[in-house]
Amino acid sequence: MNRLSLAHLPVAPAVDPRSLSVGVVHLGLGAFHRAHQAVITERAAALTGDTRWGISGVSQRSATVREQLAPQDGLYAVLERGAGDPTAQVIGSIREVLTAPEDPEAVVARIADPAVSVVTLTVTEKGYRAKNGALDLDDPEIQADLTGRPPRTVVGQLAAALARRNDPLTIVSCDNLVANGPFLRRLVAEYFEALGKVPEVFEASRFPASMVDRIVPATTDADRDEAARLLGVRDEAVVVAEPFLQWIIEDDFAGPRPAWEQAGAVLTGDVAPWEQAKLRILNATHSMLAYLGALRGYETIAEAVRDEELAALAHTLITEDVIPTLTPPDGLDLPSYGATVLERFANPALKHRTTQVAMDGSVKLPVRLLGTVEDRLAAGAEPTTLALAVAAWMVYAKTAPTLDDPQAPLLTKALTNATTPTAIVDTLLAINTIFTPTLATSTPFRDLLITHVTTLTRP
Ligand code: CS2
Repeated sequence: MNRLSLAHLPVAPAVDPRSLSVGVVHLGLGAFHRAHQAVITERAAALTGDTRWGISGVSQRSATVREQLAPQDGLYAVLERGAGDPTAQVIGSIREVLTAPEDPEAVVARIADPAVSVVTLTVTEKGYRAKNGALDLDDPEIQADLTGRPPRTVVGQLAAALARRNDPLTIVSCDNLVANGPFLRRLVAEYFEALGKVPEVFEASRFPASMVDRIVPATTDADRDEAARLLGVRDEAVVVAEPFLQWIIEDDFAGPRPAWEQAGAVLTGDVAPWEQAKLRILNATHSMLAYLGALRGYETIAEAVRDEELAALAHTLITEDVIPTLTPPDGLDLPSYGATVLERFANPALKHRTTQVAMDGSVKLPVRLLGTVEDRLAAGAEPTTLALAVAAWMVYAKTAPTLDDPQAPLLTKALTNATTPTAIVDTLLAINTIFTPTLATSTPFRDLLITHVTTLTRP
């Protein structure tokens, strides 16, 4: 069977990549970007006819994505799996693929290119290399970048490119972090401080916050076969997604940008209420279902949320522990948002694996669950179900056959001699890169955790 490419094109993309020049650099060319920002960027180009916004996608680790996309002229399909039959849509917004470890200088040069005015990022929580909310200056890769080598870290890439630019840049973080834009700005500022020089262009550059939402599970062989059936050609770069797609962006740009709002994105003055609702409702219940689901032997999130007990717990988490901490964004009814989220999780066609959502718990928990726990404790409330979610992570960390987490060595070492529920809780609560002093010293929180870990480890 032929491979998807401009020569073997079953369905024309809304935009031909050859017609686009590069105006956006995206750091972190994983499946999520290809099913999210790349789709909206393409739609905006198609609707406006503005050809300035082709994407230069940067893979931060391996050459796999380039090897998949290069023979396909940057084309790939989004396989949408909803309630009806799956559909496949070919996307044409990716203009080039760079692999950072192979050619770090090319990445800096591309971001410094005057034709580029926007950088977007999906590098996951750990890609920011932060510790306790600040740039981790002990990180060996950050240290190596600071010595002046062609940078390998995301913060190093941005800083090196900013230092070379005359025009300010807009850098849009699209990761699931609290106040992601301002957070990234702080990290870049700390990097410049460590270097001892802050370029003027940094002050004029912008770091808007943004909230992104679309469930994008890892692509499987079954998905590639399905796409081949629908397209009539092989697509080695296909990505899978649910129909739902949302992007809320703080309207704070230093220069020109794609007309994303024409393609369904919402530009607004304040992203915080959207972001809090999404992280604390969607991502928090996702993590809870991943850990409790994996402990019960479920392979997918859909199976976990179809377990009535787990569905009831997710509902309780949302209504009793989370919603009281939130200010609803304009026009959003939080209880119905919560109900919609659980319906989306139940989509059986997605096959989102519990182990995929469970990974990187040490960096996800603080963002999704622990801020809410602190708010509830401060309000004098008992965060019972939140503590269950945290306890489920603790038991998962203790019992999972492999732990996919940037702090896995530390966690595994700490847990080796912890054999009782109390020891498991105490050893993990003491890790200060995860738990703040307030949480580490909260007796009610510790008591709840011990009770839950006891229940979850009972044979
Ligand atoms: C998930 C998210 O893997 C995870 O941790 O919770 O990737 C989730 O699917 C997205 O944030 C949905 O927008």
